[in-house]
Amino acid sequence: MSLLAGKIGIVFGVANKRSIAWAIAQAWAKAGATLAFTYQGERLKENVEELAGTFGPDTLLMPCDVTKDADIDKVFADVGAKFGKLHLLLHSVAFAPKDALEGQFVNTSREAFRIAHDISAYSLVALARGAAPLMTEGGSMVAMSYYGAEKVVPHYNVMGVAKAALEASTRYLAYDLGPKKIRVNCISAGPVNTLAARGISGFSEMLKHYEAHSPLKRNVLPEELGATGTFLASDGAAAITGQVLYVDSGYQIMGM
Ligand code: NAD
Ligand code: 0WE
Repeated sequence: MSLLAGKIGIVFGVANKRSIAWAIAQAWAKAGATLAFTYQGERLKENVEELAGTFGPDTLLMPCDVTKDADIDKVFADVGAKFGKLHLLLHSVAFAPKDALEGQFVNTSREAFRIAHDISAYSLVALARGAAPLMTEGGSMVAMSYYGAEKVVPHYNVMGVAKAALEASTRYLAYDLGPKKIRVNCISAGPVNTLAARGISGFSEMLKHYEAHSPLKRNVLPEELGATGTFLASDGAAAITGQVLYVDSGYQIMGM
């Protein structure tokens, strides 16, 4: 069943094969979508080249630092030149300075707060503005969030505040872009062992905590995020917009 046959998509946030963006990109491609990829900088170029190359040698691959408006403009100009249109966008990008995720939230510096919000939340607004003019047949934008947006998760700190901004931005974008049949949703994923998670002290305890306390008594698999990403991108989700969909083994429903 080719749920996404004829759809053109762009993926932001692949760093390596463990990236959530890669799991969702693979699922989108398997469902029939044609994909373009971006990478953050030269450091990641080779990795992403090798992964994106599995979809064929002429896969569109572009550098994009989401803090740079010129990069974003160039990406959508290139997509426009190659495909003339776009249906899907995946935002799977987040960053806060390491020290902001270690101490107390009360000590967050102005600069760490700015960086976390610029990269992790404002970037969705900038990417949506770049993509929307190409989504002439309607579209689906999907961003990745985490439970720390709505409840305190110790040490998630300024990232939790940035995810709250990302989720609220999703709702305002859904309102603005709805008349163009462009939907905007978040997937709030349970913890997944990726590069972004690796550096976090206590991350393996967090995986154990979800196993012990989630209704399904297990962690989320990357391919399950891929399946949800495919659903949100598909016409089955045609009336779903502005939502945060939890893909977390049910953890979010628990009060204790
Ligand atoms: P990852 O490290 O594989 O992906 C993060 C990506 O952000 C990388 O590809 C990195 O290059 C990109 N990035 C950072 N700064 C950037 C910039 N200035 N410009 C462009 N790209 C930039 O880790 P991941 O866990 O796959 O994270 C992807 C998304 O999923 C993030 O939004 C993260 O918050 C979210 N998320 C992760 C988990 C988890 O437990 N891993 C859970 C819920 C949500
Ligand atoms: O969104 C994330 C992590 C995003 C992230 C990770 C890093 C590590 C390296 C953002 N910025 C940085 N900066 C770095 O220098 N997750 C949902 C994974 C995560 O991170 C946590 C978590 C969970 C879960 C941090 C503290 C507590 C829980």
